[in-house]
Amino acid sequence: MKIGIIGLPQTGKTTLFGALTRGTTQVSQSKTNLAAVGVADADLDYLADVFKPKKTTPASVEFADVPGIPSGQENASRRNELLKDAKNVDALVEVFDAFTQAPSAVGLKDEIESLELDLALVDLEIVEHRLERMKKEKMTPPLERERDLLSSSHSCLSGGKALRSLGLTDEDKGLLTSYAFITLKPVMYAINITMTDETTAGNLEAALNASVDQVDATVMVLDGKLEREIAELPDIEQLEFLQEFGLSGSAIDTFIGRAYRLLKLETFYTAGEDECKAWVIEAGTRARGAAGKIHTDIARGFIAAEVISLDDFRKADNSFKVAKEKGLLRIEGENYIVKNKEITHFRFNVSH
Ligand SMILES: Nc1nc2c(ncn2[C@@H]2O[C@H](COP(=O)(O)OP(=O)(O)OP(=O)(O)O)[C@@H](O)[C@H]2O)c(=O)[nH]1
Ligand SMILES: [Mg+2]
Repeated sequence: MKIGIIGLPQTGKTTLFGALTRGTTQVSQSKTNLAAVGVADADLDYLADVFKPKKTTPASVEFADVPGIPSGQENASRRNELLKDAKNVDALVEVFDAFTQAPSAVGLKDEIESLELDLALVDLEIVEHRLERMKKEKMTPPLERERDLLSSSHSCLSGGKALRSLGLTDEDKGLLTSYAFITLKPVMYAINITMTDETTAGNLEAALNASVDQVDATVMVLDGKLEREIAELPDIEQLEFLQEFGLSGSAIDTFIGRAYRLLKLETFYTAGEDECKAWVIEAGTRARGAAGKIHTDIARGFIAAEVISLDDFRKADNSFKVAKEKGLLRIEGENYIVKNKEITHFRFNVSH
């Protein structure tokens, strides 16, 4: 799963990327920076406490920090060029500068709409091109369906609105996958402020969340520069630093958690003395598909999944043996839809 960080030049994208990676990745100012970031997870910490494994592996999400994309019609080709790096991502973080001037919800809403308009033009060009070509093609029912979808996309984009605002069904989105439309991707608007106090930041976030289109979109207000500074401190000093600023915690874990939800991602765990690991799946994934995350052989030779919720595991004194005795360890088949935060072990046979 990959998230692209985009926005106008000098809005604090690379600073935010530095905070996400805790400054561990060498960054370039002119090229797209890439890094995988572990997702903080108290439940995984809990399992690690129980099993004391040799290795604990959190779920991870990849971030791509794209250089600033200039606005305006005259910069269309440069924008298209830079946005190529944002084509293959699953979601976007759009960063806005709210630190050089005192932020206002109204002004920021305009800025968000203006960036969405620039991006809508990029998608519009693709739609127009395709509709034009379709005129010469022989229509079949699936092609007609695609053309209808592209026509409604055309009206949406001509009005300067992002495609995600159409609220398409998963099936329709599936028909449009190959176009990799940028405005169809779920988005988090990251408002980069200079932190004064959490109440003011919270109010701004609530005002913006109430005014932006809510389909596959969310707003987060944070101070990228401050987060970057916090991220570089040893854990113990981070607390002191936060207290000094009157802050209750770092915003980065919240940020990653929200990105995770935006992508409709869920977690299942494998847990034992060798390793405790959080695995990323899309909501609705079935047991065989989840097994495939671990290894294709496990999916191929799938026999059954042994499943237990974290709550039941706690009730069973943190023991699989006790869980089995109490009948809390369930055996599920390949079509079982894995639920968020279950511990799941797969039985499989490779010679199958
Ligand atoms: N005061 C303040 N300055 C910031 C903040 N975030 C970034 N900056 C400053 O803004 C400048 C640009 O930061 P970058 O993170 O490089 O911005 P960018 O969006 O990656 O820039 P481009 O990649 O060139 O588009 C730097 O001088 C940062 O120190 C912030 O939250 N507050
Ligand atoms: Mg940058």
